[in-house]
Amino acid sequence: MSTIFSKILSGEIPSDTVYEDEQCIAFRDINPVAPTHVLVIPRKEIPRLDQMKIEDEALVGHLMRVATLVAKQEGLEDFRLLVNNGAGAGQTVFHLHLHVIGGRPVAWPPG
Ligand code: DGP
Repeated sequence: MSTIFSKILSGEIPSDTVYEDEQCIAFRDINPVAPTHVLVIPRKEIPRLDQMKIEDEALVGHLMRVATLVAKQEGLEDFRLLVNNGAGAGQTVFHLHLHVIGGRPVAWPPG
């Protein structure tokens, strides 16, 4: 089932895009929890991380590398990379996405 992120990918809904390539896009979160809060999402619809397939390994690795490029682009030396997998873990949009969070100290353990 498609999500709001499909509409962002198609351009139906605007987004503040900071990076894109043939496999993914990265855009600013609409509800930022830190000065930098960017979502990196694959163009391919994978609802949750635990539904990725073996053939998605390179894609997910690519998303992680793009996250580091975005962090660098944002001037971040330190950042948190986070995936919420499932509603009980805080996932609200069921299209795989990596949160890149930084620009302030981030606590551990997370809430
Ligand atoms: P999660 O809770 O891990 O599924 O994260 C979903 C994030 O997506 C949440 O931080 C808010 C963000 N979000 C939801 N709808 C939109 C939207 O239409 N545009 C943008 N830029 N972000 C959105």
